[in-house]
Amino acid sequence: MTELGIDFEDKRYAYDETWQAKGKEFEEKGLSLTRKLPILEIDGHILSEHIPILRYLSRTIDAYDGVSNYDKYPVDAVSSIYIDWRVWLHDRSLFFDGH
Ligand SMILES: N[C@@H](CCC(=O)N[C@@H](CS)C(=O)NCC(=O)O)C(=O)O
Repeated sequence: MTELGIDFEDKRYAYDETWQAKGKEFEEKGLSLTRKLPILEIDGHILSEHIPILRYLSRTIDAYDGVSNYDKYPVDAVSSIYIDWRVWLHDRSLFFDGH
């Protein structure tokens, strides 16, 4: 966000016994379909899912996709590797205290 020159407020929430209620509140307010963070409120839109949010932000400065289908492939491939790595961490309880 800083790199894009977008002013923002970074709100963080504890992942403790208060989280269940917070997640439910986000769902009820229509902020998060899955009760998970991150959520980005931007230009009147509410976006969730961190990888699509990163794609959205990159596209706003035309810095995500290339032109050809083949240009776009490495970006998707790196994204896929990152998702696998995240699952790998999660499976070994190295992430979110195993949650
Ligand atoms: N698929 C989501 C997953 C996000 C996610 O796992 N968020 C964690 C915090 S980083 C969360 O909100 N956990 C709360 C919970 O599982 O109840 C994404 O990629 O943004």
